[in-house]
Amino acid sequence: MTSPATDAVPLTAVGWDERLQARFASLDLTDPHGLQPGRIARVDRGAMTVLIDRASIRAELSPPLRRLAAGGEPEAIPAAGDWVAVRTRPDHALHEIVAILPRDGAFVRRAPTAHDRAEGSEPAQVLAANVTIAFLVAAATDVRAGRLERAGVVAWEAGAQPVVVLTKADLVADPSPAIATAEAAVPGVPIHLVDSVTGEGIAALAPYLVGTPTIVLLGASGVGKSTLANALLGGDVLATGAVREADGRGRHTTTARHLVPLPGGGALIDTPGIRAIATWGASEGIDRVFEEIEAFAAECRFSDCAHASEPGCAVRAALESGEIDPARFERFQRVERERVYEAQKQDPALAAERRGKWKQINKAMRKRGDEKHV
Ligand SMILES: Nc1nc2c(ncn2[C@@H]2O[C@H](COP(=O)(O)OP(=O)(O)OP(=O)(O)O)[C@@H](O)[C@H]2O)c(=O)[nH]1
Ligand SMILES: [Mg+2]
Ligand SMILES: [Zn+2]
Repeated sequence: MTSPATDAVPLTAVGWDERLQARFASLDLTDPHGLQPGRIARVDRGAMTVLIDRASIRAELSPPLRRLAAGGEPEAIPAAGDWVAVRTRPDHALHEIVAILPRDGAFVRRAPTAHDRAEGSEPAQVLAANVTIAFLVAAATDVRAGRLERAGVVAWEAGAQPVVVLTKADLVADPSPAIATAEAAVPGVPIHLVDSVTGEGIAALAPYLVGTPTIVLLGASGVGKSTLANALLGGDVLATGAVREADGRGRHTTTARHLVPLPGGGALIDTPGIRAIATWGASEGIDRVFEEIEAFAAECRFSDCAHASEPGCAVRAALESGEIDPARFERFQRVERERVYEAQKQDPALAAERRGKWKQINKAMRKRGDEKHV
């Protein structure tokens, strides 16, 4: 739905700067035809849409990157928001992405199915990369604490500042219960109430648009992410739609993650509603979102207290006195179990092997460049 004109912006308008230029240079990729920096706007099955300076092009992964991505290496799996080195190939239908720059952070999801776990193979999915602000979008008519908690955890882990945006303000007589639920779910996170259709409340989001932020919109299908995106973009850039709940599953209007330049600088990444966000390896994020539980846990007699039946458990005491909400504690435990499971799986040998592979690729890239010089 994006017009070419929207995408034809200077790369600096979507956040390219000297820091990234230095990162690009340190890849030490040589090529007589020249490589240029770009930012992935969209990932489709075989090809990516990449914003380069003042243009938008289509590109595919180089064969070594493709092999790594197929092997499930998150660093090689391209995502909206990734900074890349592109080799332009006028003689090909698609240009070529030869490197993905190291990320500041990413929303990574590994397939959490029992089968994948048993197999030990977990095809990772990188949802978005290099995000600075995450709008946790929920409809004021139906705020789910569990969703906000998980979204908050992954936002912190991805290095993004979470901000709650409650849409459909026009459909609730009294927004205070919605706000109270959000406040309790992600303590300390700013909360905004908007009606994206009339634009009411949108102006209050202006401070987040200063500079060149990369903002991702997270939230269930139908909460109004794309409608909010259009309000921020100042036009009908993204498709929106009524959700059909007839089959109980709804229908996603947005089907792919998609980065679009913001008119005043920066970029917005719209996403399809993600059903259950898994929180992989998220420990700092858990501490921040469940701060009151962590505060009580610090008072437990044993530092490794599991808050089950240990003596001197401050969390149990707080649950009994009503200072901790039992439903929230249950969700905390679930997220915490996922984290522990992931942490145990972090195999140092695997990590070393992965680093080795990357060295090989970089070497292969340099050699390739040198050969062409001869
Ligand atoms: N009344 C009202 N309706 C809204 C508001 N925001 C969105 N809607 C409506 O909600 C429906 C879904 O909006 P979308 O923006 O497509 O929702 P989405 O989150 O992008 O959904 P997916 O792409 O499926 O993930 C549309 O009919 C919108 O017009 C709002 O603030 N107020
Ligand atoms: Mg959408
Ligand atoms: Zn305890």
